[in-house]
Amino acid sequence: MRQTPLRAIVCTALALTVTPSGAVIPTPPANVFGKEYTDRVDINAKGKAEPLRELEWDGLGIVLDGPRFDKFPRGTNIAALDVDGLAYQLDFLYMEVVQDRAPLIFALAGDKFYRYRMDTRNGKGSGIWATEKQINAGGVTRVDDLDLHGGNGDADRFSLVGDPAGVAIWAPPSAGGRNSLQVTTRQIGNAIGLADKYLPMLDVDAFMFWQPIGVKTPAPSSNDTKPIAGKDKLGLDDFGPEDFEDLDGGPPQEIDAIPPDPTLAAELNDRRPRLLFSVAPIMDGQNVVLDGGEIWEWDMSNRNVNAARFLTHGGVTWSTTFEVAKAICGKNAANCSEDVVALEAVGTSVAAIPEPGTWAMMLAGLAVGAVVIRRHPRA
Ligand SMILES: [Ca+2]
Ligand SMILES: [Ca+2]
Ligand SMILES: [Ca+2]
Repeated sequence: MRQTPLRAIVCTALALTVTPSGAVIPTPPANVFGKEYTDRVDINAKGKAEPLRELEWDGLGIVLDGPRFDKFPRGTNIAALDVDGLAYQLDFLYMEVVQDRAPLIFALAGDKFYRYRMDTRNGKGSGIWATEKQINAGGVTRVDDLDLHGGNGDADRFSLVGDPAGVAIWAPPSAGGRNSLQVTTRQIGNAIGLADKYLPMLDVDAFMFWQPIGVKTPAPSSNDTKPIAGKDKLGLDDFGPEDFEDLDGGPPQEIDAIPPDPTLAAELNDRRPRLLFSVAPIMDGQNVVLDGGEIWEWDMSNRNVNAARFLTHGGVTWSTTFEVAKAICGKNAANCSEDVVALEAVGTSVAAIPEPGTWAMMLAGLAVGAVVIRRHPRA
């Protein structure tokens, strides 16, 4: 732990050196509370494979075991499961990112880090938001989804790789019992107007959730829970509406580093549960049906076909035609995936170049820190 303050100083210094005076930047990861993420494949804090475990991270490389979403019926093949989506039931900054007023945090398939793209209000541009070393000093294989803000380990909505059993989003039990289904794969297919023949391939791979206090997500109909041929049944041969739990939405989360939002009260009084999500790519032979870079926003109280709309954020609409790799990776587009696999939002901070005197003090601080560490080696 002795290294932590030193690392914090180094990180701060690095952040400051790359930021022009007065520029608005996404809040650095170490300053955001309540961070959780899931690796592919799922691991625990010791770096060992542990299906359905998610990790808490401090933004300086240290990880702790977060919740484990393993409350499935006896006989479920837990070892085959992997979390690919994480959210809190009332995601902080949900409305801000949907309204293009807060930076979007995301990852592309294969990334070992999280990226950001600025909102239109604060200026365009994109970059790395959290590096592999900031996420997990023990190493990242490739990042799946993440959850930010609020308390530690508070993520309470998750998705599984492949959406087995035709369930897109699950919730852990509120008081004992088993995980309950919250959104089915058929509901997602309906919301994006996907032909039924592609349902076996439909897989939500990143999402944010918005369910204000006292609001329940609309229960699935019997049609919404009809089995999908070709989907792993997860040992749930006869799952149905009875496996749905009417969970009330949660309390607002803590505010991080941004001023209280005057529109928050109005947003909390809006009684419509919402979902921001992306899915895995779907191919039909050589034809791309969905490239996985789509981001939709869906008012879940609207059960019409095609009720979801593409997110417009940072001056672009995240539809199938938007070339994600080209826009985000530029000349390195060939090494980038189109597939968005993580979705979150952060506030912004205004960074300034420190006065020369401050630099001298920081450098002196670094030197002192180095001396202290050298004089007191670990036993
Ligand atoms: Ca995972
Ligand atoms: Ca999934
Ligand atoms: Ca995707």
